[in-house]
Amino acid sequence: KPTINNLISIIGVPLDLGADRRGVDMGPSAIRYARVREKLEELGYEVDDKGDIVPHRPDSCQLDGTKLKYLDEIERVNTELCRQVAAEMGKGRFPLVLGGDHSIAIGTLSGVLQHKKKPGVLWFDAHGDINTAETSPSGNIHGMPVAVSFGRGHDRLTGVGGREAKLDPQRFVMIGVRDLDRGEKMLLKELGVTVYTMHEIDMLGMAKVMEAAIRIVSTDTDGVHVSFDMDVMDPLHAPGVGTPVFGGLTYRESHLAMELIAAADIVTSAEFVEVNTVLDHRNQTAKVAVALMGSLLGERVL
Ligand code: EXY
Ligand code: MN
Ligand code: MN
Ligand code: MN
Repeated sequence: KPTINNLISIIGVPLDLGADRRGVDMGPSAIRYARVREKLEELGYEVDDKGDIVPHRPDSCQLDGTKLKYLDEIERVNTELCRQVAAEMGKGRFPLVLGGDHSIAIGTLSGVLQHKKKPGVLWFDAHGDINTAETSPSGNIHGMPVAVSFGRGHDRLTGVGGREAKLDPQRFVMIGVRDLDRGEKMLLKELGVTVYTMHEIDMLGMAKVMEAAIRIVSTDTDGVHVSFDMDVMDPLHAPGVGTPVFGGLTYRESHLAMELIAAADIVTSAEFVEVNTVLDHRNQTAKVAVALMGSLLGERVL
């Protein structure tokens, strides 16, 4: 099983076009301001901050006959992110991607797939992010990266990193979900994705849910990616997100999940997304994100 070495590469992606809402573009700055590098160095990692992949901001939303907003620029940024994630993993380094809206998972996951044939994914989110152009109520691409990573969705998005490099839904687990569109429910069932909604977390507790989730993503896989959307947390604990949904994870539930992943020693890449500084209070959500990264990467109280 993969034990990560002590080399971490930070890649910032200040993209907000996938959310069609300003504020998440400052996520990487907010997370750096919350001392992510210092936290990782304290834990004994050698950190290389690659800086940001800077998106261009179109004057207006160009739809070009598609429902998908800002498709061109989102494709471009994700293609570059895919290249950088693949390059860092090629050097034996652990990519830690800072968002930005969740559409960047398209690039992160395709980068991972250049190196791993069958990675498992732990997707923490209030949402399913498994819409396609046909099912999306908004046209916002941050609601689509899971579908894209399974090869469903617009050609220009499923083409990032190559059409063959796609995830197996059997090795994909969602945790903390509480807001799904109709079409998302149908596709999740059709593909057989394991979804631990807030209901299962309430019923079983986070420890049991993570035990089951970790078993799934570490069975017959060659690595595990953690995609953490800050809106999986309750807005009381993470107010700085663009699409908050009540009834989310507590501070401790979130940490426990990260601690159990760290104890299982399975994670090979990660991303933290959807920190919206405009809606945050005194950078609280970015600070929480950094604390969670610490737990995911092995920080212990004692
Ligand atoms: N399901 C809604 C949509 O597709 O527009 C909302 C998606 C929000 C996605 C956030 C980032 O996780
Ligand atoms: Mn998301
Ligand atoms: Mn979300
Ligand atoms: Mn307030």
